[in-house]
Parts: sequence; structure tokens; C-alpha cells
Amino acid sequence: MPELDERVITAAIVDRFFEKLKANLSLDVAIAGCGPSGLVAGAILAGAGKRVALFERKLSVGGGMWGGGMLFNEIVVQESAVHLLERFGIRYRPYRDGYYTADSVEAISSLTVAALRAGATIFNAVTVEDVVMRPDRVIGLVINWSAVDIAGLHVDPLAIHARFVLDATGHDTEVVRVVTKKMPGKLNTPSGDIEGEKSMWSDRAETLTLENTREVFPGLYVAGMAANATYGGPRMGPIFGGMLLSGEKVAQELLARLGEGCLPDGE
Ligand code: 48F
Repeated sequence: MPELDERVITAAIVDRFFEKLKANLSLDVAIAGCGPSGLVAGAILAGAGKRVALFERKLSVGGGMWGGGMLFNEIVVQESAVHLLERFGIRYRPYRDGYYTADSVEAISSLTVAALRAGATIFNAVTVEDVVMRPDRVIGLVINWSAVDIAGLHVDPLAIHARFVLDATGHDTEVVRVVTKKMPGKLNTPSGDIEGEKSMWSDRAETLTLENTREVFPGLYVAGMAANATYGGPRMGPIFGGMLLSGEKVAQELLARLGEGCLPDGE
């Protein structure tokens, strides 16, 4: 091989990145946030052959899972979600009746690899700052480099289209928040607005996370902690079964919806 040429290295990165970006301008599902719920949803949807991309504000994916509880890097998962640990090859150990533990670093790494290998694309260091709207629904995401956001630069964003958008941005429920501020119409929550997350109640929160995983505005679904924040559920702390199950549920619902006709054009 001839001497390494810096220009070829640069061209390779630029060409490959733009291939990736252009291949993701028209999606079946655009996912904001790469925490556990978003990654599970992305892995299942992509595994079913859907065009999926995830947009993550931070340089590293994984959201709140890396740190386990209070930086002790273990997570707890209840019986009902153990099938998802198995599905994604995450090793786990029984602790007491119905409680299981897993290494948080292995858990999030495995979910990330699963989503990517299933065919989802992850854009990290990209912030979702707005949605693309039409009179009756959300039809895409408006994105910008997180570095632009952090530096406070006045730079216009770019946009992608999607048949459905999933807000998996966690406690801050950022996509729903922008919709309440900038789109006509109301959420299908009791108040029509974001109800706001409540204090910790692990058992109730885990059940409600699943119930609250649904379409909150035409074209826009919520999953994970964003679902509880939107519908007013409590937080659950470092038990992660609800997050995994929420990702599974939203993927199943979206697969059913994507099978219906009359959706916005994905091209
Ligand atoms: O917070 P996060 O892990 O969301 P999740 O999937 O899981 C919640 C748990 O980690 C934990 C919990 C349950 O045990 O209470 O908190 O609901 O991941 C959300 C991801 O979204 C990113 C954020 O950096 C994080 O990685 N994010 C937030 N806002 C934006 C965003 C945004 N505007 N654009 C892109 N990414």
C-alpha cells in the first residue's frame, strides 16, 4: 500500500457520512433520543425492515443507562422484561424473586449494537430542535449540530421527513414540548398540555410507562420517560424494565400503523 494520504482519509469520511445522511432524509420512523427506550424501538423497527434513524444530542448514546443508580453501574430489570435482555444478548443474574441485575455498560452497548446491526442509523451529536409540520400532523424532525446549539451560534438547521416521529428524549420530553409551543392543536393528554413528571414511585411508574407509551399528537409518539413526563406519571429510578418494554410496545404499535394506508409520503 502507498503512503497514507490525508486527503483520502478526509474524503472517505465526508463521502461516507453524506451517503448516510442522504439515505435517511425520508424515514418510516425518526427517533429523537438514544436512551434505552429509543434504542429498543429502533432495533425492533429496523429489524422489521423499516427505515429508522435515531438522533442523539450527546456524543455518546445511552442516555441515563450508563450510570445505573447513583453511578453504581448496575441496572435492575423485573421479570416481565427479561425476554428483552435475552433478545438483545444482555447477560443478567437473578437477585431476588422477580428482580434481575445486569451490567449497565453491557446493557447499553448491546442495545446500541443491536439497533445498528438491525439497520438503524444513529446520528450522534445532533440535537432535535423542532419538528416539520403540516396542518394536521408532525411529519419530520428539524436537526442541528449539538455544537451549534452549545455555542449559541445563529445557524439554520436541516430537516428530515418521517411517517412517524418518536419522542424518546427522556425526562425533558423535548419534541412534545416544542409541539405544544409551536403547533396548532392540543396533545391528547388530560389537560391538552404536558402533564409533567411526578416524584418517585417505582411500581406505579413502571406500569404507567407502558400505558403512557402511545401517540400523543398526530404523527408523534412518546416512549420511555418522555411518556411518563408527558402524561404525568411518576419517575421509577434505576429499574429499567419499563424503558425496555416501552421501546418494544411503541415499535409494535408503529409496525401496525406503518402497515396502514393513508400515511404521509415517505419519499
Ligand atoms: O433519558 P434517557 O435515557 O431516556 P429513556 O429511554 O430512559 C430513561 C432512563 O435512562 C432513566 C429512567 C428510567 O430508569 O428514569 O432516566 O426514557 O435518554 C434520552 C436521550 O435523549 C437525548 C438525551 O441526550 C438522552 O441520551 N436527548 C434529549 N433531548 C434531545 C436528545 C434532543 N432535543 N435531541 C436529541 N437528543
